Amino acid sequence: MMTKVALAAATLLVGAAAVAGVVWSAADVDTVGRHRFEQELRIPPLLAPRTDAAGRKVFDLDLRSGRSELLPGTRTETWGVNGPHLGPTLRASRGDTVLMRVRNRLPEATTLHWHGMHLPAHADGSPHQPVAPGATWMPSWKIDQPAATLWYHPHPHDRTADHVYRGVAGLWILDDPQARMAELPERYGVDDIPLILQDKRLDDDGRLDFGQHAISPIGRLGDTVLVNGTHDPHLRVRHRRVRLRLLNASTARVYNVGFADDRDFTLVGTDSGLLERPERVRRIQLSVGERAELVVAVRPGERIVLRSHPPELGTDVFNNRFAGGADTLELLELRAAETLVEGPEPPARLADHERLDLAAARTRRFELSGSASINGRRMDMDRIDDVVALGSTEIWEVHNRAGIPHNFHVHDIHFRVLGEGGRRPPAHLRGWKDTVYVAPGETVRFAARFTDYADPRTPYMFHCHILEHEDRGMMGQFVVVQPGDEPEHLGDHP
Ligand SMILES: [Cu+2]
Repeated sequence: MMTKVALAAATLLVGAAAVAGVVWSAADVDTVGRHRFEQELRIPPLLAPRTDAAGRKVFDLDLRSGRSELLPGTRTETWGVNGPHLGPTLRASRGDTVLMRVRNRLPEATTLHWHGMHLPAHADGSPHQPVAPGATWMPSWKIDQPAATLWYHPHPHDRTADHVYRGVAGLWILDDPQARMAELPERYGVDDIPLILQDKRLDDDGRLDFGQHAISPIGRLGDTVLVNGTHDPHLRVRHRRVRLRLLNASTARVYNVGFADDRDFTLVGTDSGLLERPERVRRIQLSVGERAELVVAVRPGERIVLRSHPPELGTDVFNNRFAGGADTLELLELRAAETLVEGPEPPARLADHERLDLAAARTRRFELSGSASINGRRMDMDRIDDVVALGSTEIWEVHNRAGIPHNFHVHDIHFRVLGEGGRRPPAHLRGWKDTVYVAPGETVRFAARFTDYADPRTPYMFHCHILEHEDRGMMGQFVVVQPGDEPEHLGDHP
């Protein structure tokens, strides 16, 4: 016979199981069938730079707060650049010298980091270049890298997730007229469409929810996806072939982008530029900070839905569910006109890639453990973790020891992921990258050359780009120095 105590215990257990069941079943998000794609997709405006007396292209960027209609009929307190939410698209060419005038009208200090840009460390917008409220920061550098889709976002110490989540982010498109061999759709906003993916959690009044999910191993996951800040968007397509420039500008979510009808499309570019050859794929998975350029063909009059299918995170069942691994999210409906302007298929060869000579490359190892450290150490603004000699080529080996998702981003350089066991890397890792997903238990090896900009005083960052992890300390610092030089003491940063 059951005693009262046993009965109470059994009731508690049943209760706990019920709660666990509810938490479990409420953890995934599926928005299929819940969209009518009523809003026209917003296209971030292109910001035309001025040219100053020195011939530099000057971009004026005002960081400010405001209110935005993220959900129809509501007003959300947001932050943005030259507007209340997100920022304009910047565009420059290889060979241009740019001058950025970043004015901070926000209520707290922040930075603006040019993600994917090869540039001097003092211009990088890392935590070492804070811009106080009311101050203006003016870095300048010469653009010298292949055509690519880069982006910009704040990178303040401990506060990056918050500032990006409020809306400070934008695209930066680089062109390379000298190396132009690929005929691809390139009319911005017409057949060359930027798609900035961000998930939010908004209450009924449209307020941003800053709460962390108690169980999520990667932090905040939203149930509302905005594309270029647009909820429930559609895009009118008048061209047979459309180029989509995808950016994952979320704080934590991994997207696995494809079409609802599973049609294939042509992957033409990844983080740091065009692939050598186009790849036919049905999915492109993007962890936080990654970009992809694809070309999709549409038929006259059809409507097709761009969707994030459940991503392959490589975690156990529990972590998979609470890291968004079971989520299906509608992104955008493409509505093709009855008559379409024809355009050529992407050419068989898109770009020439420089080969890296790995004969003398040294290997550095980075171990990601837990959710707040690399090689057992948390980010310390005063500590240089690695010293790299200018002109060297290195292999970096990143191992995820934790059971949860991580990725890895390196400032300044772009890298080539190395295939394992003599095999070529998968299609999405065959081009130049600056951010790469590292599944639990997995080791990713990549090679990079460290050219230009030796500076023993100012470090570049490497970090997990899941922003909650970065803010907790999953980040380290390296300096590039003249061969034989030592880094200088960093204790005097602002
Ligand atoms: Cu991480």
